[in-house]
Amino acid sequence: MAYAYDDQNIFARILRGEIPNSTVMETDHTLAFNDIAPQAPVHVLVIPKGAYVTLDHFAAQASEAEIVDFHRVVARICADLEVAPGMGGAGYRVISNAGGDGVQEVPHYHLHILGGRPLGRMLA
Ligand code: IU
Repeated sequence: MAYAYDDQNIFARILRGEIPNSTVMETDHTLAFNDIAPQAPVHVLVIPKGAYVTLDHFAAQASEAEIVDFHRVVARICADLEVAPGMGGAGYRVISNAGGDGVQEVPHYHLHILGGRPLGRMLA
């Protein structure tokens, strides 16, 4: 089975500039913006600019440059927004929902970075 990417999904439209977003950071390969319905004081979505549906799709098919850039953006945001424990922050959580069981609403790979308050214990 191949991954089927819907180029009309909302994040694809954001990447094409058809819909505005609250950009936190942008690089050649990666865009990060504030979630429109924040669940915590820090709630940033990090997305690759390439057409990937899920984390496993991205990890399997993206270039090393894309994968490294994506994670460097995550690190820089965690540092800049002062949630990275190694940088004196109080901590954060990353979540990536995938597919139906994962209750993924937008079928373009994204990581949620949540922080700025105690997040409680949660694995499911
Ligand atoms: P998902 O379940 O991991 O796919 O969640 C999608 C997220 O995208 C969710 O937190 C929404 O609030 C967020 N979002 C957004 O930031 N901007 C939008 O225009 C839309 C959804 I639609």
